[in-house]
Amino acid sequence: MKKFVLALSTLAALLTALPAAAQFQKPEDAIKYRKAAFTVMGAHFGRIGAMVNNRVPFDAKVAAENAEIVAEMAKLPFAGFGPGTDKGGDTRAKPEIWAEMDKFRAGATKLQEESVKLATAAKGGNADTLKAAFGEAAKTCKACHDNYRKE
Ligand code: ASC
Repeated sequence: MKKFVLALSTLAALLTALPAAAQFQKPEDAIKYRKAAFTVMGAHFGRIGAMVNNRVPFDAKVAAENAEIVAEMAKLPFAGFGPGTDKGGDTRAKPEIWAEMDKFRAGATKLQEESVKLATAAKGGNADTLKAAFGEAAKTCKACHDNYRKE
């Protein structure tokens, strides 16, 4: 009985120590999750894009709300790129992501930093400052798409 209790507590400790990467049951779930996060982020980024490209009138409040969402969403998708999630679902992610994970992570960090700058710029309420910050953030999207996303 003592041994059994010991085994149980060891098992419990091991389970608690599992890395965050094990948060999805199967690769398909991770792939769905990261795509959903990118979709939501892209929708809100696009609303700011419509403003800075003069397709809709500039509205500082709306820009700030959308930029906040982008900055929050930018934190999420990269948890869905764990080991073994290169296949097993409907994905355009290139295998290079897993071969160059440090570089990929650096790109993710850059996106997150530029998204925070975008939110700060949006709060400032100046259309030109927002446009500049949007351009820098969009570069981080594009760099990763060029390197790591299939057409
Ligand atoms: C967007 C959007 C992207 C980026 C990218 C920048 O508005 O949805 O993925 O900008 O096109 O080049």
